[in-house]
Amino acid sequence: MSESSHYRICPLCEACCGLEVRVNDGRVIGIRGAEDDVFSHGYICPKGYALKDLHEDPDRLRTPLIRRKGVHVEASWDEAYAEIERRLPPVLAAHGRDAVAVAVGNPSAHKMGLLLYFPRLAKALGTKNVYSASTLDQMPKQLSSGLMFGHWLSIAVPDIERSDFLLVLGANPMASNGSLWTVPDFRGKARALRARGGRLVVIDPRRTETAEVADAHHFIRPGSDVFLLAALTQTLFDEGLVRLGRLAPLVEGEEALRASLQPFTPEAVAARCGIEAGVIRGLARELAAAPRGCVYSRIGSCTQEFGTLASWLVDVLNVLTGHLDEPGGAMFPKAAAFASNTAGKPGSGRGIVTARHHSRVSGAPEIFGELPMTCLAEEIETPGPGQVRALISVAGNPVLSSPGGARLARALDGLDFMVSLDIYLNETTRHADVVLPGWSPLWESHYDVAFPQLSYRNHARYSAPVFEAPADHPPEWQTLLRLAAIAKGQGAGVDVLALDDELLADELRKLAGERAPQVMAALAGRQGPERLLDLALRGGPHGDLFGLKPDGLNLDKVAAAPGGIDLGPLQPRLPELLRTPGGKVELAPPMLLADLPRALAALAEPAAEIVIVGRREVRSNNSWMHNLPTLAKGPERCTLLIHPADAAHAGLSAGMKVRITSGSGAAIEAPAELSDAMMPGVVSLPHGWGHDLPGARLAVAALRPGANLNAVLDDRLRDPLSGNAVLSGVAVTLVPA
Ligand SMILES: Nc1nc2c(c(=O)[nH]1)N[C@H]1C(S)=C(S)[C@@H](COP(=O)(O)OP(=O)(O)OC[C@H]3O[C@@H](n4cnc5c(=O)[nH]c(N)nc54)[C@H](O)[C@@H]3O)O[C@H]1N2
Ligand SMILES: Nc1nc2c(c(=O)[nH]1)N[C@H]1C(S)=C(S)[C@@H](COP(=O)(O)OP(=O)(O)OC[C@H]3O[C@@H](n4cnc5c(=O)[nH]c(N)nc54)[C@H](O)[C@@H]3O)O[C@H]1N2
Ligand code: SF4
Ligand SMILES: [Mo]
Repeated sequence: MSESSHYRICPLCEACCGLEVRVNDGRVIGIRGAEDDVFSHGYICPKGYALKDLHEDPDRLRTPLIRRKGVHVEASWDEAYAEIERRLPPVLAAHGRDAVAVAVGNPSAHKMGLLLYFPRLAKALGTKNVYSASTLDQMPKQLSSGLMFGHWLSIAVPDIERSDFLLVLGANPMASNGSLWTVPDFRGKARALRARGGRLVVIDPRRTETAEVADAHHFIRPGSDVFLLAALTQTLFDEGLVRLGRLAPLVEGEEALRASLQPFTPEAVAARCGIEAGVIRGLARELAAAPRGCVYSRIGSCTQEFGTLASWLVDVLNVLTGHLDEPGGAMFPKAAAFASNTAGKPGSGRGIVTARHHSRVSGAPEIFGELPMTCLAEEIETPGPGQVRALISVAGNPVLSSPGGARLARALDGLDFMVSLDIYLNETTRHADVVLPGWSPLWESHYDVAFPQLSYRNHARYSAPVFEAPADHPPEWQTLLRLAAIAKGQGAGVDVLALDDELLADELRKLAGERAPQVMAALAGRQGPERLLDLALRGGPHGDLFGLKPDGLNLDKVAAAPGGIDLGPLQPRLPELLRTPGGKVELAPPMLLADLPRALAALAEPAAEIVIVGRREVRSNNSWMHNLPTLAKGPERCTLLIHPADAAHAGLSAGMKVRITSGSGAAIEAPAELSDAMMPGVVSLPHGWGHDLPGARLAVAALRPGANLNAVLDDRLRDPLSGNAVLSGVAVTLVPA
């Protein structure tokens, strides 16, 4: 057989790099960055190469598994669905819709089939118990963006290619390759920024890989971003540095904001942040003076007790310094497909609604249709009406990725029934009665549904499958539809293609009214996610509008363009993007102002002696890429970084096993790695490790299991506004193990 070369957009992280996969005789013989990709221009990281390992991993599930007498045994698809049909509908019948929970994890954001069809499953179930990785991650940013701009997904990203000043908090794009900011080759773009005289400043309790390539780095006490950001804002007001520019007539709430932030002076917050007042004032002045620049924050500032306030203040700073929606500042991408903020009437809307219901046990408010992931265990454990008795997990591993994982693992064992759709038998799916296998990424076509809405540049890119999937292994969207059919009482034997037609026809009737049959006909010849993609592209802001705009985009055109289609640099989108009821940028949403007194009270609390934070490393990805040999080799990665002075104080030396205990009483052990890159009083351990639990099938990962950071984090600690878990700045004690 001859050699062939295939374009494949990498589905592993938010950078969405275009790759070139070389194949010979049905095997991958090489993977490199696709030079002609209009967006990533040949960039690749070590995980991109590892797609080969993932495709070939003998532990990657090829058939369904059914748990019989505690052991997972291979089963046919018919047997698996028979088991689901025998056990799931009775739970719904006896205990109601809310008795079945769904939990969906991170990879679903990177898969067309999962992202577009998971909502169909959730809707069919009709349950309030919807959980996702969003409440371990970005929900604070979605809430603050929703309150300010009117839509949950109207998130501004740095226009780095035209920026001269970038202030980065709680993000390490050199390792993570960016998040809520799709920016392949951050290193190259940061280098270019500095080469044209721009400045990169990093605020992080660790001198990270990103800090290493920056002009300045300041340590910050974990959890205190809200105070730093409030003081930066207060300084702008105090020193008369506010400059709204073009946005002046579009901004609401400046006076209320000024009044509420008065107590947060640089002097008042300096000790809590560990940053001198003079440095804070200097940063505020630098941001205000920068002709083109912005503030960007991510996981470290989001996953804390005041994550929503911190996320909000980042955008507030960008507005007040005239950097929001301006070239070189923080701008709103305009995705070619699936962008909810290009639908509907431009300039105003209904805004967002929260708290339509509450979690049963903790009373946590619903946010964007979800309840906090850290509420799932208690909802399973606590008897009474509405108790969760069955779970469908999709592409998630909360036993490792959510605080209180050990408790969740025990709770999962108490369920009447659990189904997982996943590619591995791992720490979470080992609890499932039935595991349905997902697809290898190389079997799938790909278009990023979510990330063009967060990209440094507008673009549309599609990649076709590299290999044909085995005929007897259904794609994940069909698996989700079949589960939806079972939930609706239609049975597992349903014709999924007919069901897909029906659901789409329903949607089109609402969307296109009289034109619906015409649109449906125009989409003929495609199925499933690809059909939805064609619909979204054609009806989107760059679309051909089904013939009304012949020059516009459709899937055929995007698929035919090698390396995708570049749609140019980001353009100003205000006021068109706004969907707030008043048609304004809301600087002072009442829900957020009402949370400031809680922050002020916390400012007075004494700081813990040692706190723990997380970190990411290029050759790892959350909890699930530790089974791939090319990534797993090399030095031990799950180490506790600790400042030498703290190590000496705790009687620890390099390489020594440390016992890490938290207030919740849980303990884990990891080797100490002494490093003056850590802020004194702060230690760092990556999350997603702990592959030593019985019943999982991860041969490579089990060789060096590492410790589960989330075992010592407390599942009761949440940002009350967004329900997001607190993953940063949790107090721990350290002793030699
Ligand atoms: N302490 C601490 N905890 C954290 C974080 C932190 O910074 N610190 N980060 C949080 C963040 S940001 C996130 S997003 C979450 C992530 O946590 P999760 O959402 O749980 O995601 P992963 O850990 O990536 O696990 C992904 C699961 O999906 C499966 N999978 C992979 N590819 C596919 C596929 O194509 N199809 C299917 N069906 N399954 C697939 C994997 O086998 C695995 O079971 O972790 C959070 N947890
Ligand atoms: N290689 C790799 N890439 C990934 C992932 C991965 O696991 N591995 N995960 C993906 C996912 S799901 C996500 S959400 C993104 C996340 O992408 P990023 O947000 O860039 O994530 P991190 O690299 O964890 O960087 C968070 C930084 O916050 C710092 N930090 C901790 N606490 C605080 C604090 O209180 N204040 C401040 N200012 N900083 C703090 C940490 O020291 C760390 O350097 O990465 C994605 N990309
Ligand atoms: S940075 Fe690496 S993992 Fe992320 S998309 Fe690019 S190649 Fe894939
Ligand atoms: Mo994430």
